[in-house]
Amino acid sequence: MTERDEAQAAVSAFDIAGELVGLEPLVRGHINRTWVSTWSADGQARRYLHQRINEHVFADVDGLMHNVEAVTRRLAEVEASSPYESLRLVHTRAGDHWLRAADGPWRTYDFVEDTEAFDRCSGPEQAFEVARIFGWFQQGLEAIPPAELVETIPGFFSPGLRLAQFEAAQAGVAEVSAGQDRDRIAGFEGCAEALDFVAKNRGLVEAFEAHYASGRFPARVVHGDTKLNNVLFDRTTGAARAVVDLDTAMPGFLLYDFGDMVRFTAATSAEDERDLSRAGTDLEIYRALRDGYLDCAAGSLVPLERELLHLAGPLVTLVIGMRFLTDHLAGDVYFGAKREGHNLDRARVQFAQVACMQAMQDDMLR
Ligand code: GN1
Ligand code: MG
Repeated sequence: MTERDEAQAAVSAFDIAGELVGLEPLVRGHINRTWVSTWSADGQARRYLHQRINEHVFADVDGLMHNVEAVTRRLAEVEASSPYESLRLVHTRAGDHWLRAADGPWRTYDFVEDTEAFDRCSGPEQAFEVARIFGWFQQGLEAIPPAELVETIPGFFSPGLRLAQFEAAQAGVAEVSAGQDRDRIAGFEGCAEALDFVAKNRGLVEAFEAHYASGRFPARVVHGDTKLNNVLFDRTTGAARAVVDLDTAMPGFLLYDFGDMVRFTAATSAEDERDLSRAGTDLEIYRALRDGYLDCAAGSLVPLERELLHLAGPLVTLVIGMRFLTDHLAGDVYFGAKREGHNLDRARVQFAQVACMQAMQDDMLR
C-alpha cells in the first residue's frame, strides 16, 4: 500500500457524508503527517483535515485524544462570546475520537476554510493578534482542572529534564566518537560553540526548574506549541480565527506558552536559518506580544509569573535549542532533518535569539 492508499483508507473510516473527491498531503510541523480531503454531498464540497499521529512521539494516543476532545469541547463552549472559533473533531463511523488504522492512529477535524498560517510575523499588529488569541485560549481553558488532562509526554515542559536529556546525548557523543560511524562523528564538528552556549546558560534552566519542580508555578492547561504558524488567520480580514495543533495541550506552566510565542513570533529569521547574522529577536514584536497576551490573560497571572515574564522567552528558546541540539547529537531521531546538520542549524538560531534577548533584557522589562 502506498502512503496515499493508507491515507485514503483511513479518511474513509471517518463519519463524513458524501463522496470522497480529493485527497492531498499538507506539509506542516515536524511531527505528524497531514492530509486534506474534499467530499461532495448534495452538490456541496466540504473539506477535512486528517492527521496520522506520530506514535514514536505520542505513545499514549488515547490520552492525547482525550485531551484534544476536552480542549475542543471547552473552546466550543466559549467561542460564541468571542471573535475566535474552536477546532471541531470528526468522529469515526464507529463513534470514536480517533481511528486505529493499519499504518497507525488517525484523527480528523473539519477544515477551517478561508484562513492562512504564517511562518514569519508581518509586524506588531499581527503579533498582538497572535498573543490575544493564545491569551483567549489560556483563559478559556482555566475551567478545565489540569489534573483532568493527561501528561502525554512525561516531563515535556520540565526544563530540568530537557537539560538532563541534552547531557545524556552529550555523553553519548564520546561513545560514538570511539566507534566507526563516520557520518555521525563528522556531524559533531562545529558543535563546540553550541555546546558551550548551553554550558554557560544552564543556570537559567536550573532556576526555572527549581520553580517548576517545587510547584511554585500554578498548574495550568497550556497549549505547549504557541508558534505563530499554529494560529489560523482569516484570509479576508487578516484577523486571528483559530488556534491549531492541540497535541501538547496538557498540564504545564503558563510561562512556557508565553516564552514559546516569543521564541517563534518575535524571531527575526526562520527557525532553521543558516545565516546566523539574521537570527535574533525583535523588540517591537516582543512588546506587542506581551501587551496582547496581558490584554487577555493578565487577570490570571500570579506574581511569580509576572515577575519572570521577561525571562520566559530566553528560557523556552534555550530549552528548544537544547532539544534541537540533543537531536542533532542523537542522529536526528526526533525532529525531522531535511539536510545535513539541520537540527544543529535550528539550535544555533535559538541560541542566537537567547543571546539577543539577554542583551535586551532591560528594554524587555520596560
Ligand atoms: C515540534 O511538529 P511541530 O512543529 O508542531 C515540537 C514542539 C517544538 C517545535 C519546534 C510534540 O512541533 O515541542 O517546539 O517542534 N512538538 C513536539 O518547532 O515535540
Ligand atoms: Mg506542534
